[in-house]
Amino acid sequence: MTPTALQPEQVAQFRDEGFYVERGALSPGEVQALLDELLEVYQTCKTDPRCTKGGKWLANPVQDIDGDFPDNPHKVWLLSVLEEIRRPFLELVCHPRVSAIVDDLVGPDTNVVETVVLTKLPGIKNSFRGWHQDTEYFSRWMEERRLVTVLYYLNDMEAGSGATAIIPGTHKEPLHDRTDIHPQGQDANAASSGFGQMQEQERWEDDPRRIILEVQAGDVGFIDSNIIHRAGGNDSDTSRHNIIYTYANAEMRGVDMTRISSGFNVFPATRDGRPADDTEEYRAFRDSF
Ligand SMILES: O=C(O)CCC(=O)C(=O)O
Repeated sequence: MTPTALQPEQVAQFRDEGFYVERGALSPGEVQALLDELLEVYQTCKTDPRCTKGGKWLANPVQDIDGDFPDNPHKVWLLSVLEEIRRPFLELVCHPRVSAIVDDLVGPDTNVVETVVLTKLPGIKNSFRGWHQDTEYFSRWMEERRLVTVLYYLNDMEAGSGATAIIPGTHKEPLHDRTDIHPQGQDANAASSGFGQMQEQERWEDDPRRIILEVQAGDVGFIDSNIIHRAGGNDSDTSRHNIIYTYANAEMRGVDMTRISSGFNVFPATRDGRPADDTEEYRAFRDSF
């Protein structure tokens, strides 16, 4: 199929290297609206029923970090199932420019399969999402590899302030072994090391192909979900936030969510080359606000 949002050579480069960054895909106004919404959720998430699903809190707090964080008093580093929490997060699933690119990369026709926001609190020096492949969460789909992880950056990020690191080309590799234990133990991170952590952290950190995706607020990164990557540590004095949505070709069914504790919703993101914001599923979420 002929891509409509990207040039064929941009799609070819994504297939070859496993990533693409669209600079300024979100306008400053869109970024600010999402940030305002997120920070409001962080104030209220302890008691807001939308932040609980099936009796489980949808927020994961950092366990072992000193200090007070007035803009994130519960020290949340991961919040999931965003489309049920606030309407702008639902609308983001069908962002016109981003969803068109997603359709070019893994469509035609896509579903969103995971929606989270990741907050890199100031003072977390090591990456608390070590080197990993997202396809692990969806391992039954490995062979098809039609998954894209979309990183919507709400803040500028550099090497010391939360930027994502990737190893171009590694999306073509098989799924690597992982461990449940963060090599640096509890002191190094949040409660986060339990999923997606590969065994050979240093090997990837030292890999000469490694690059850091330095970004500005509003940039959106698209990575093949099988690429080896990690989140950055944040040694700056302010939080850095990015929203992460994973999209899959709509033919892929039966998400293997056995490794994921909260029940993600799988629903249409694009259909017939357009954002799928007129489906029954979408309307049901929208009408719940
Ligand atoms: O936040 C980032 O920079 C990367 C996030 C990540 O690695 C993930 O959630 O899979």
